[in-house]
Amino acid sequence: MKFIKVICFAACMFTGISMSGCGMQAAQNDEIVSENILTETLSRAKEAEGELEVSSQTQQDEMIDEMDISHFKPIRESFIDYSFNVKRSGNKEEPLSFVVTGSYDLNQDGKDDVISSLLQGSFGAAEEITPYLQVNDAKIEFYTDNVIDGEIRVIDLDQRDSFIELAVFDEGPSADPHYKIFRYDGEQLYKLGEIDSGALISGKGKFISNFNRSHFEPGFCSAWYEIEGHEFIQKSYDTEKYLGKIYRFNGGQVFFTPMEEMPETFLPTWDFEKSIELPPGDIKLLDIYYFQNDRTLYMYFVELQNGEKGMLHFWIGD
Ligand SMILES: [Ca+2]
Ligand SMILES: [Ca+2]
Repeated sequence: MKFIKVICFAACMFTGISMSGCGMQAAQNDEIVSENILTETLSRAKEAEGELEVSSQTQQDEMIDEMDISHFKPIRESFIDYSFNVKRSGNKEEPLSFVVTGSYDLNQDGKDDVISSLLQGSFGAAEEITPYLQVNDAKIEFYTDNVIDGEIRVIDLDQRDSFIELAVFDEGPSADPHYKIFRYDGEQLYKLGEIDSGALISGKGKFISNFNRSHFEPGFCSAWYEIEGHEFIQKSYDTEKYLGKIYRFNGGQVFFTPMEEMPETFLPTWDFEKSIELPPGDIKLLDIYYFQNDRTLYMYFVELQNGEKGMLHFWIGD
């Protein structure tokens, strides 16, 4: 719009000055002056256009920057400093249930919201309770697998909106620790979804699950989650640009299958007798293997420091 305005202004100036010239010489001079104005104005408009190009490039850079894993923080370091009252029934090793109470302004309207929850402890199956979370008059029932200490946290997943979320910790069915995330909008309570306890969060509505994070340094991700409506949606992130580069592996238990080429199909095996302890060192990442519609990041075609190529994969739990 700015561009069009300056052109119109230049055209008016050009016409206006030409028409007002008295003698031939004066008219010519005027034309030279007005041509200069036109040229200058056009060049300014072009500069402005250039600025637009630069600004769209900046937006792209910001997007790349935004997914830079080093800008994300572990979820456990992102909680707001607030403690709920937790009352346990049963003993510490064999908890039956937890009653959790507190208040916090979750929808940022200046009024504290009354929060209460009943959670079934990991030894509380016989008690026949239905776990729930209640904020003011809004109540939601949900399923838990293995609640060990009644931990509920306050977290701001997206600093740009006026919601503060609640995170209920659950050890999961077989060592799959995660937080169930709830949002209160002033009227209703929603379960947005679950975030594994090893996830990284941006504070701007995005989080990266541990299952979509690389095993090397510098780290990268194959997908992230963000809130759409009232749920977490996974977004795929292109990892092509990370191929052909050298990464640092900090050492650990891995599965390595020597091969010269990235296989068409690969089935990871979990025979721990065949796992090896790979010492710390550099790894050249040649390719990444994904199953269809699955962005879990754990199967890499690599070249090791000794020049040996093969599929390197990691244990991701059962
Ligand atoms: Ca409130
Ligand atoms: Ca927020």
